[in-house]
Amino acid sequence: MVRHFAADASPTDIAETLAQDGAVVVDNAASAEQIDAVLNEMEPYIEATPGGADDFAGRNTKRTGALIARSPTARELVMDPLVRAVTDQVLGHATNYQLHLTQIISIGPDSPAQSIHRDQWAFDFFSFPQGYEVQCNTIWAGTDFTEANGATRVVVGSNRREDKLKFAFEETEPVEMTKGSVLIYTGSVYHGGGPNTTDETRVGINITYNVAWLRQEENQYLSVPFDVAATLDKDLQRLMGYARGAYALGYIDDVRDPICVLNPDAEAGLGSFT
Ligand SMILES: O=C(O)CCC(=O)C(=O)O
Ligand SMILES: [Fe+2]
Repeated sequence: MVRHFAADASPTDIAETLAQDGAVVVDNAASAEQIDAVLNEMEPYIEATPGGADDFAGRNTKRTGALIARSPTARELVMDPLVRAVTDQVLGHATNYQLHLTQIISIGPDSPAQSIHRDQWAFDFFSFPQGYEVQCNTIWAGTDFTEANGATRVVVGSNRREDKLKFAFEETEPVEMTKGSVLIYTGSVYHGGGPNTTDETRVGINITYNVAWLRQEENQYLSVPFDVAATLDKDLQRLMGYARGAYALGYIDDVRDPICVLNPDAEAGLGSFT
C-alpha cells in the first residue's frame, strides 16, 4: 500500500519512504480553495483541449499545460514548500533541478487504463543507475481519486526493480486520495493513469521536477510568454529554467546566467535548492 503522510510530516521521512516505495501521498497538502482556483483559472483552456493523440496519452484524456502562464494559483503548487523540501532531497545528488512539466490531466468517462511505465523513460529510455533519481513528480488531486474514476495506479517498490519491465494490471494498486492531496512519486516507479469507469472526469494536476542537466519536458521558455516570465518571482524563474544546469549548461552569450534576460541586475547563481 502507498503510505499516507499528514501535511506537517517531515520532508526527510517522506524522502526516505520515496527511496523505499517510489510513491507516497500527502493528505490535504493543498486547500480546496487553492485547487478550485487553479481549476477555475484553467477552465477555458481545459475546455479547448482536444483528447490525446494516441493510446498512451489517452484518446479521452485531456492534457492541458502552461500552468505557470495561465494559472497564477498553480505557481503556488509549483513552489509548494513541502514538495520543494522533498525534491531537494530526492534530487540532492545533482547540482540543481528544474521544472519538468505542468499539466492538468483530465481522464474522461469510459477511459481505459494507461500502460504502466516509468516517467524517466521520457529520456529516450536511457537506463539510469538504480537510486540515481532524475525526477521527483507530483499529481495533485483536482477531484477525489478513486479506483473507479481513474486514480493513478502504482507498483509500490518498483523503483528498485529492473528497467523496462512489464506489469499486469493486477500487480498495480490504485492511489486513492481526497481532492487537495498530492501523490509524490519518483521517475523510477512504475505507474499509469487508471481506467475511468464512472461518468465523471478525474482531474489531476501533474507538476514534475527533473535534474537540470537533462532537458525539460514542457519547454517553459516558449510556454510562458516572456512578458509574463519577467514578472515572476526570481526563485520561480530559476526553477523554470532561467538558470544554468550544473556549471555551464544553458548559458547565454558571454557565459552569462540566463536569468539576466529577465532581470538584468540579478546576481548570478544556480539556485534551485530551497
Ligand atoms: O493521470 C495519471 O494518473 C497518470 C498519468 C501518467 O502517469 C503520465 O501521463 O505519465
Ligand atoms: Fe507517468
